[in-house]
Amino acid sequence: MKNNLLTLGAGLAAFAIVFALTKVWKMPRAERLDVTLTAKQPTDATPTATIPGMVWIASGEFTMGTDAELGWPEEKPAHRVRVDGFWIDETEVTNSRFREFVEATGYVTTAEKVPSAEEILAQSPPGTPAPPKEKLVAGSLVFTMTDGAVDLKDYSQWWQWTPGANWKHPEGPESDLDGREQHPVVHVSWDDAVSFAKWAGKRLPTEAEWEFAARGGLIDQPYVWGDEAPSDTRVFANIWQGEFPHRNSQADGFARTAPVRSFKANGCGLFDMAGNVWEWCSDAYDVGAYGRRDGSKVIANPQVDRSFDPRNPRAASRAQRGGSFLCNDQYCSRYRPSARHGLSPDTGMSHVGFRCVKN
Ligand SMILES: [Ca+2]
Repeated sequence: MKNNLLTLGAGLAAFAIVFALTKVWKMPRAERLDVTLTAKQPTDATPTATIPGMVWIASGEFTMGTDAELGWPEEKPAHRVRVDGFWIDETEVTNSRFREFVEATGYVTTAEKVPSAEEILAQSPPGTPAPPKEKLVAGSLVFTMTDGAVDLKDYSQWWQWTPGANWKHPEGPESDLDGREQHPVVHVSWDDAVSFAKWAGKRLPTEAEWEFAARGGLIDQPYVWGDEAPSDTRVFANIWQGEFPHRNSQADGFARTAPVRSFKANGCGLFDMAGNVWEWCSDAYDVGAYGRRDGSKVIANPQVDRSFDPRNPRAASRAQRGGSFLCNDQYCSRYRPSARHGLSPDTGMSHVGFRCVKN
């Protein structure tokens, strides 16, 4: 969380190391945490009513994850999954919509609260010294472009802990939401997203629901738009063009978030299922979850209920999907529908948002 974000400041060197380890991570089966497979009755009936701003995704089967070379270890192996029908927001939750929630409820987001030293230490590596009082301020991590090429394993080069950064001030106290009403809300923690969803009578999607919807009816395609790799001249989503993190050509027109609906919808009529902002899912984040699934069966409505993220082993991380405006092929290519990511549930960042689903 932002606690953890402060923690990040102290533990960034370790972070870089575990990031590298992620690529080769293999955990003994016995030490891995269980995956809960929840079998529900299929809900095939297409609703006769409509819900404004939402799309009905009929139940169906698909191949979750990938065995492709482009995929990261946590996306493998590919396996067959069935999900029941559900409604999903056409777009990421916007600043305008999030403001309605805050005005109706008086909700205060995680990034607006002053963290305690205890909260920070609870997620810090053992032996981490208590942060000085002057460091205990409300804030969040903001992406900051570097002056030149840097070690891509060292997140601290481009993530700046920024006091006063929150959903209303995406780049810090000097920034605001003028002209960004239709941009996705950012700096929202998983806790914030869940609170919004409850208020809206919705919930966060499972990873399986999210990926099924993101694929938009395409079969085994690497991207939500098909198989064509994006480039400076072939723009499909708000990602990063150029050299990360020091030169952004903005071939897609946006250095940071873009208004929702700026790019073509996928086959299900959903916008920004690739890029723009990472989207929280309901699942705990476990990098090894797929390795324990029974690939000989079609798995119904899988959901991960315990986390393991070697980059952040002390946090009960939650899953995120879709990649963000910071993703490019050179760095992570995680704007692909099978790509997965995790973050501590009490952390928001300047490239993290969400959308909701409804039964
Ligand atoms: Ca962009």
